[in-house]
Amino acid sequence: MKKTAGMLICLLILAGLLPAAVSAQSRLSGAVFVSIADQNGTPVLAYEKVSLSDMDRDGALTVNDVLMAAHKEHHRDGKEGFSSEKTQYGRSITKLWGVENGGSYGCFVNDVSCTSCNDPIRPGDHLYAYIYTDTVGFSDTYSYFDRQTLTVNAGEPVTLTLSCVGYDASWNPVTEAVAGAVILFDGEETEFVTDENGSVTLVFESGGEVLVSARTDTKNLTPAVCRVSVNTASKTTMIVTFSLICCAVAAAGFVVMIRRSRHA
Ligand SMILES: [Ca+2]
Repeated sequence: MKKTAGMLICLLILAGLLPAAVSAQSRLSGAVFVSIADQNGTPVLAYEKVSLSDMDRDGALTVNDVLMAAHKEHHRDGKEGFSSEKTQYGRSITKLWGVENGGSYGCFVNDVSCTSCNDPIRPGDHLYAYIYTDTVGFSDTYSYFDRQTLTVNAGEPVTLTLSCVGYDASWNPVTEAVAGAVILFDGEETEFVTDENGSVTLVFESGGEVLVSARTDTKNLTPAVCRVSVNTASKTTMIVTFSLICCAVAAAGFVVMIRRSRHA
């Protein structure tokens, strides 16, 4: 039996089939980051890591696979919280985060609007899907920060820039800075406001995880998301101290090894 398996592997290698099989497997797996905003304009997923695999078994990695996986992993109804079907526009979302509203959903990959759920997706991409809050005037406007994740020290200033994607008279997407937007920390308004270039310099007073978002009265923005991990000075000191101790222990072990090898 072992001989037969060994011969089969040899034959596959000789035929060049094994590398191809491994390559196909790696193309059809990985991880992506997913954000979803609900019908109230609230981020329910913010840059969450989601497994990437060929969930719908069509032989390609697409937006559809990612949304299926995101719901399976994070929605209370699992994969039942999402559905899509073929329409005249390609495969379209028919249910997102448990909400069916007749097809009023938006979807962006790496801040570029999707054409359908069949759009390709690659490991490391950021997919942002949202339910329209305005199903009459469709005023929902996609917005995003220039960073989706940050690690900073408490008290240390950090700058984010907020942009949005609108459309010109010919329905071509147009990106512009969002001025005068109020910054939210975990959904609560702060005193930070974006300038005429969409930029804002933030300072976090205490350590922890903070979800940064933004809103403005002049546009109906989808909530941009940036997950910020704030280190306190004491935490930073502890990490540095721990690292130094590890280095010292490793150096001591190295000296002992050298002495033993000399006496051997
Ligand atoms: Ca697929």
